[in-house]
Amino acid sequence: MPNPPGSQTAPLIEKETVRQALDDQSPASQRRRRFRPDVCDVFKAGRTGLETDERFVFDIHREAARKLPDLIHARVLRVSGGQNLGEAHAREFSKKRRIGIVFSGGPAPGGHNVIAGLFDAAKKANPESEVYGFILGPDGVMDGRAVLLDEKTIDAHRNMGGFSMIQTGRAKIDTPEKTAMAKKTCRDMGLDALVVVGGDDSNTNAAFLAQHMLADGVQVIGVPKTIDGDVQAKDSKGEVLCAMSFGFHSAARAFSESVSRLCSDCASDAKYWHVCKVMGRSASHLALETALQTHAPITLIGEDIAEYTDLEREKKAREKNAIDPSAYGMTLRRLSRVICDAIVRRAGAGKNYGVMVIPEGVLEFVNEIQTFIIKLNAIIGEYNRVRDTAFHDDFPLLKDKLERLARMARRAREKNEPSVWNSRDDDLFNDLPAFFQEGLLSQRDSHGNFQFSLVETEKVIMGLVKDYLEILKEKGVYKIGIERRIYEKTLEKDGLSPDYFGPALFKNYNSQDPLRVKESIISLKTLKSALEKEGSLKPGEDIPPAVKKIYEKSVPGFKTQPHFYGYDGRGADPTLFDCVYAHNLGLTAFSLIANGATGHMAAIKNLERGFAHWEPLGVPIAPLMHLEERKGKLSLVMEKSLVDLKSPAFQAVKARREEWLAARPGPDPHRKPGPIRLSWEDDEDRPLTLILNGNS
Ligand code: FBP
Repeated sequence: MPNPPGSQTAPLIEKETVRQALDDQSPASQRRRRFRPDVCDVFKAGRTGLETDERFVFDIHREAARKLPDLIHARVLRVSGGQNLGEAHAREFSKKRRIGIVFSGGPAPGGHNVIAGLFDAAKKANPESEVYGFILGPDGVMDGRAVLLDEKTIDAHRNMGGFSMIQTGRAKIDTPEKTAMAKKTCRDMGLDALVVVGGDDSNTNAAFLAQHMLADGVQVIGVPKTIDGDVQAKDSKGEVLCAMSFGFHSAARAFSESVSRLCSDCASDAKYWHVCKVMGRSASHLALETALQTHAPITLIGEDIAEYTDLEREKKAREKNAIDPSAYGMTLRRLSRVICDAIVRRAGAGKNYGVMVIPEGVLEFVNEIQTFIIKLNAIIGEYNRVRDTAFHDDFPLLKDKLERLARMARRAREKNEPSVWNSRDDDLFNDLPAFFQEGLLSQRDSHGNFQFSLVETEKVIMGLVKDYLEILKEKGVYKIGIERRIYEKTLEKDGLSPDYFGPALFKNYNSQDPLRVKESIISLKTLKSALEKEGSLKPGEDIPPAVKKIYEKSVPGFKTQPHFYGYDGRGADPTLFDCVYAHNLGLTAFSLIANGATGHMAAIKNLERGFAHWEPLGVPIAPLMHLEERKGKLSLVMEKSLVDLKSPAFQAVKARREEWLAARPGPDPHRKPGPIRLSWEDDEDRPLTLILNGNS
């Protein structure tokens, strides 16, 4: 509204305090943008060179050697000082370059710093060099959609989360036609190099592009990105070259902050189990780091579950001098039993609440589900491979898909032929709830990967957990432990003697633990007969209200709150570790380009030992490849790293599992990591997983 004529008051909206309050850039964001990450010493001097590092060796896969003949023998390259490398090197290093950069796959905090690092290094080497950002991922490369990046755009995104500067996509440049399109773009734009910032599949893609564009003189460099933490690199002797992708720490910290808040909340109102599914696709690295950051009462680790052994079955078989194969490996039923056991034990200590962290890919480690995923990948992959139409377009509804599977099983039975889908598969699959069938049959991503984030993993597991808890409740096993003080006060208030009723009511009346109502007492009727049997109640006498109250307190309700931590953490602003790491990866990518490398992934060695020990490297991608199932077929891909059960980080979580479950009276040992900050003072300088693994 305009000011009345003659008014001295500025319109509200123009007042400085109001303007500041409404500014899109919060003070925290402004500080982030101004922040300049530390750089490794080798980048401080100016020019860099590369030295072949002969310490590292690889076992080469025959298929990789066949498909990537010009890259397969590449060695690890260490970034070194380049000031004394002579005139020719100086000219080559500082020549004007055109470099393209593309994000591939899901966002990961720190991506903007990779671009900033690349941009800073390119401009420092030659202010006339140009850096182009391809829009919306690999599609941008194929379609030739790119923007020239300038200082202002870069500065607006320094240390900020997301990939919004140039966006990302999941397209894959995986056919001769698509490769030809990418090559044409690079040629038309006159690119000297392309930097692919992505996960295992995207780095695989980068290596193939490097091979295909070798003759055109376009270098291709990969950068290890993914919140999942499964892009790592080791040589064949197990020497770690890249301990972690960027983005992992920030996502884990974001998830952990939320999980830790739930730990506070549930310990306060003592009524819910918070079921937190955390992203990470197959690998459980994020769940492991969340456990370390929060000490949540229960954290499942998929890789650990796969190794599950039913000790009782194993023992029984051993007594008969036999082996029982069914004792090994996890089934859905067993998984629910393991969780219920933990819930029941906490309840026995009076804690019918808690926080449970479930990795989104946990079901891949459960025997029967793993089999379904592999079989369905093969069926869908084969269908799409031989037809012009796609499986999901031809069978849009669940009932259509089920009918298709049933037909396959029927045909195999009638013709008595082996089939990837048989009647047993069909019967087992039809026992699963419809929402889960739908999840297992959902569209695979462009790389043929099963999309765990689309499956309601926690719903499947918690459905079984709830059912089994009901059974345990019926059996009188699932009960809430009662604090002795509360029991005594409640009875004394009504003038009753606690010692008179205690032995009849509780199975552990003489212990110092929380009091546990006897298993045989599962209703008011059974309570009455137990009291009568012990002589605490005369036949026909009513149960005293105080005793009834105590019994009712011991009867658990199982109330859950589901949470999914994924996209929110992926979009978090990077931790200081990720800011510095990603920026140095950008600088490393430029060093690799300026020194003529191709088919390498920029990496920093010694991440697990802290910044002072960091060593920027180029890791050859081709020797890291092996054959893996994709779209139902074996494909050559860079190997994904799962949680190593021998690693100190996992061993630490395992050793503390009992303590963190806290199935005993007293406060939970819950840890609060706090919000992501841009200061080393109140933040760890690297993921706890790395701190622990660096201490091996
Ligand atoms: P990237 O491997 O591409 O980095 O993506 C990882 C991830 O965040 C997984 O944790 C998750 O399962 C998946 O992406 C979700 O995919 P989408 O973004 O397609 O929903």
